[in-house]
Amino acid sequence: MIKYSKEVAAAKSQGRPIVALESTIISHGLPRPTNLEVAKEVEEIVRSQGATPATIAIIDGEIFVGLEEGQLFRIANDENIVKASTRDLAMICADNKSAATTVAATSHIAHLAGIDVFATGGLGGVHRGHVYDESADLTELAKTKIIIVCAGVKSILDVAGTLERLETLAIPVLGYQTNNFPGFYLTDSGFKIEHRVESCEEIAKIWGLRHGLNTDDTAIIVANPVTNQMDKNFHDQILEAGLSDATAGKISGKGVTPFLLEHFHRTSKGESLRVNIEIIKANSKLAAQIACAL
Ligand code: PSU
Ligand code: MN
Repeated sequence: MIKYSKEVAAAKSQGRPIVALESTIISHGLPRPTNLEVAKEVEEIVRSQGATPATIAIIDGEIFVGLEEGQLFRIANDENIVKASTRDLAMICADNKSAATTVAATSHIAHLAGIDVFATGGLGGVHRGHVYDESADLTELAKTKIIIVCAGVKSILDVAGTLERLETLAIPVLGYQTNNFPGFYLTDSGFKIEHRVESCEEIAKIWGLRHGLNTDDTAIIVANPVTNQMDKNFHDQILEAGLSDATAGKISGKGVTPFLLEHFHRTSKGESLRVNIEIIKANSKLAAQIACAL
């Protein structure tokens, strides 16, 4: 059911390290034309570390692991690309539609394709003030064996609530060279991480030990803090305005996250975009290094 790009097919047959990359960040997370530029740069970063990038998406009803240039262009520019979570996959394929995949859907497909490492920006999680708005990223990561590198969860979320859910779902969180849980646009969310790792080799060792202990049903989150964060006060002001606009505009369901990210990019005059790009690049680099260590 899965189609591979030439590059990913070659890497698979030779057993070389592969890094999965999501596509919702391209279609719904970053503005045009920066989205396509970043998508290409991120793939190049993965290659520069000795791994093969596999951007995942659905094109005309077919699941692709690794996109050719024209397909990447479509994900970045076609207005009809929808945002697909795991539950949407079968219907999108049945209708021969095209879709970008979220962290949840990308993890699911990457695991099916035998890929162990995945890089994204920030995970989805529990939304502020909405008891039942919790990203399907969490429930998918609770049942999918993959190492996901991220800059924590998006700061638009209820970070404390999300960390509690991660604990309940038995999804381990490793701080990469940090004891502080990163806050996506911010280096530190204000919450601590119990388990700190210093190297990719340490992550690879943990990955192996989990199997013997039969605690390997879930994903492992590797939290990699951004180096040059947004100004905290500026960030908090923008967030407050964005949350009240979302409430006033009755934004719901899968629209909430893209709405808030777009609000940030528009009102921060490029500052949140700069940070978001730095996050994705740094996470892709680290993910490639982990894939090589495995
Ligand atoms: N990280 C980013 N930008 C994004 C996302 C993550 O830096 O746009 C996307 C991912 O695809 C993630 C989704 O799965 O946001 C979460 O959406 P929701 O809250 O609707 O589950
Ligand atoms: Mn939601």
